[in-house]
Amino acid sequence: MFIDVVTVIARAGDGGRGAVSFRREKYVPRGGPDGGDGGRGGHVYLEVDPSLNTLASFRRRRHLMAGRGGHGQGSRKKGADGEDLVVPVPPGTWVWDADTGELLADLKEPGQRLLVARGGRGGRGNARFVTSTRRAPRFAELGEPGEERRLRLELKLLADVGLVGLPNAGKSTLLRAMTAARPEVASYPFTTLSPHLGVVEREDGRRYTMADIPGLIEGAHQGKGLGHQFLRHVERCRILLHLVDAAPLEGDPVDHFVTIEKELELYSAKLAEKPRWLVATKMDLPGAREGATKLEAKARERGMPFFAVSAETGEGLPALRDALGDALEQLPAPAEEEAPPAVIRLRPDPRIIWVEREGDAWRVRGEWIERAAVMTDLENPEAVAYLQRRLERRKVEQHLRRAGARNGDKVRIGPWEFILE
Ligand SMILES: Nc1nc2c(ncn2[C@@H]2O[C@H](COP(=O)(O)OP(=O)(O)OP(=O)(O)O)[C@@H](O)[C@H]2O)c(=O)[nH]1
Ligand SMILES: [Mg+2]
Repeated sequence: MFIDVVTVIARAGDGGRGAVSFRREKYVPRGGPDGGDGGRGGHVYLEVDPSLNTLASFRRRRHLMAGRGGHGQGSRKKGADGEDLVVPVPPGTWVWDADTGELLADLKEPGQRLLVARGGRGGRGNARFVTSTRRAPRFAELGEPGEERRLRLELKLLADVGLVGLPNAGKSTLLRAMTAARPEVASYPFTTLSPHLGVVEREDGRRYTMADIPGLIEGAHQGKGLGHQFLRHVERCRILLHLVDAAPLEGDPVDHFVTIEKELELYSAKLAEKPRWLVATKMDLPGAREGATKLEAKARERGMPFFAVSAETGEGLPALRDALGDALEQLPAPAEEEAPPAVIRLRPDPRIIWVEREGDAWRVRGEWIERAAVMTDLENPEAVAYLQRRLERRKVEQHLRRAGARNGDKVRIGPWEFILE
């Protein structure tokens, strides 16, 4: 099992500002208010795209930003809504809120969409604040800031094919030759320290995944080397390719083959029963034919399919690629990993208001009240007066007094700070 994990920041667009504007007409010095509303900020969505199978694209793209809403204009012209951002993710992506640890969704159905950051509301223009007693409001609302959320995306990858073998057998090189994955390759033993996964694509576009498991050594089943950890990965593969260097610098290829087979069998019965193919590698090297002939006889003896390849010249690779693809289609689909039950957080009624102590100040909480505050232009006395009336209507002062606030105390709502009087 391979887990691809990335942390990204989803930032929805801010809402546009409402306009303060008055109608201009011939012979009318000052017409009625006609400031339009700001546009809504763009939302950020994740959407399942079945053609993807890794989270690799997020390594270069950590910030997912939607467009901001346009500002309102005169003649009641509404600002344009910000552009939504729809980000494709592979099926099987688990989406966590990175700050609360809450599992937001297990995205699996093609086309399934999840709203991860909500765009800010557009501010209302002054035309919307006209009442019988307030004929010419000279204020409008600011746009609401877009939501920002840190997300942890997690994709469990199943390798259809696992490559095993001694260090230096040519596993990483074969993975490079057959997929776009770029594991380390070097001519000293044990270069690969963590498993790598690549996607093999057949000519007709059908795909499967292949993983490079770092070299196993004698005693791996007892935890020698890093063997134990690696064998755990191997357990979830559907077919194992056992790679053997057909022209090793030291020793005999058949002995190498037997050593690793024994390790696999000793590790677990599950592994011992896994379909296993023998692949002789480095067929371009002198002496490889001879080694391959001996290996082929061994494979026949054990009833294992046999292939001889060279990652260097490409010999045998198309045949291996297609034979694996065909065999995988015959095998039953692997069991799917169930997502843990979602933790559902109760969202309080947006109108509820409560007061919390915050250092030497009081903080007024609640979705509605915080939004009203952040959308108020504090530079504009009329807008402040309007907010104050709204706070009165919601009995904010009573809430504060009941919590113990006194005159002269600092009070915070959203980003603003006031003194209670
Ligand atoms: N001539 C030739 N050399 C190869 C071929 N495949 C791999 N090699 C060489 O063999 C050496 C080991 O290859 P790797 O792919 O790193 O072997 P590995 O099995 O991944 O090794 P570990 O990660 O250490 O377990 C490198 O020097 C490769 O260049 C091949 O087809 N032909
Ligand atoms: Mg390697």
